[in-house]
Amino acid sequence: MRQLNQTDERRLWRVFCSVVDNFGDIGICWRLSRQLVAEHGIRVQLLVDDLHSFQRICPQISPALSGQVAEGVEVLYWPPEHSTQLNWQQLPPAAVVIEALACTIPEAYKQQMARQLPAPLWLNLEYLSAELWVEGCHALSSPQGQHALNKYFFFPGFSNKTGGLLYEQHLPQKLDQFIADKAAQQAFWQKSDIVADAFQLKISLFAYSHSQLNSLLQQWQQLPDNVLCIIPHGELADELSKQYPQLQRAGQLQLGNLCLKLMPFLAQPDYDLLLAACDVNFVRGEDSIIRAHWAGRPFVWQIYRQQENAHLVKLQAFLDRYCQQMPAQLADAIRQFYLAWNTDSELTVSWQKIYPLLPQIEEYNRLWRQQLLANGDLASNLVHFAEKKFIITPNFSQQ
Ligand code: TRH
Repeated sequence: MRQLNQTDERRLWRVFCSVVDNFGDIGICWRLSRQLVAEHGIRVQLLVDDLHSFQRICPQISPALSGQVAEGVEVLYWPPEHSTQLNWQQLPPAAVVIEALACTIPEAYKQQMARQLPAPLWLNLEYLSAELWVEGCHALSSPQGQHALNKYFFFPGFSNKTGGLLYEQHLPQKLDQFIADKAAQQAFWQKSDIVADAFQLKISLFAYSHSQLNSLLQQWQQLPDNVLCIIPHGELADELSKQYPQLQRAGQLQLGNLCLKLMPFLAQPDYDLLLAACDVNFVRGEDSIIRAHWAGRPFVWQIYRQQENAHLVKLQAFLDRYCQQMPAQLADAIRQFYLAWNTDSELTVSWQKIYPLLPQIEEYNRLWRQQLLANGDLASNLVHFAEKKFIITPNFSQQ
């Protein structure tokens, strides 16, 4: 444990984010960074290697700028060649360095960290998993021999033996108020030219592709209610646009009782509202699944696919936790639909089972959300972890 001086450097946290594909990596790093600034008064530098993806979830980002400030976060472009183009020595020393989501910080920067006195707290912010082993590995350190530095593993997760999940301080109340406020919801839908009252069932469909998707769409067409299905721009929207050129032309298509509507990517806070405004949310990857939890509506998770079906083990671990306190019939229906949705299996039967249970799922999700909130939010848990490592004065987070 080290004592830091009352200097500026202890207030700087540097977050490294490499975008593998899609939006989860930058989505998580961006949320974390702005929360550290807004709620903990920390100075944050976010280094990211793909500003175009970043701009999709944060329209104020300009991909042309190598340095910019967004919502108080200093955003630096970290070129894909990584180690070469940034002059690491010109960067001020950071108190905490976060290597997010399996990215690797450049060798030149590691050498600089090793020379820094006191050395920074080096954290590896890991991917999300509900697997049990995560609890045993959370907060462990790993000596980085050649650099005489320790790296700590910080795992997000679903229990109080992990780092918890990302949520902003007032998010649950804000979303609950929005759900209770019909006028606010109407105003939200109007921004996308949607008359929400015309639909009894509103579904957001943020998903990777699925070979049986058409059978699900057919089910929705045949429901007695008017159904709205929002599809964010991206691969799935492109696939459906090829299938239905009219959808591409008009951005909207009526199929029986189902209205398909393409929607440009929303800024993250608006996506949170979309999840709260819909009756069912299909989400994918690591970040949208967690946001769907906070919305408290029924959700279905399509996990990011990995080689040799490694993702199915993670999915099972999530279902074991999520379904643990459910009545057996509900748990069976959820497990069946999740399995079908994550394996390209036939969807009709499992949808028919899950559909009438949506009100019960919503009720259960509210309780499940309470349990997860009790573990504390990931940003605050990170700050507390850093405080312990630094023996920092209580007003650390305020300065
Ligand atoms: O985009 P993803 O598929 O990201 C994935 C996963 O994170 C996966 O675990 C990771 O390994 C892989 O990328 C490389 O799904 P995810 O995680 O839900 O991220 C989507 C982000 O986009 C999330 O922060 C929410 C945000 N988003 C918006 O801000 N606006 C929108 O309109 C939509 C649809 C999403």
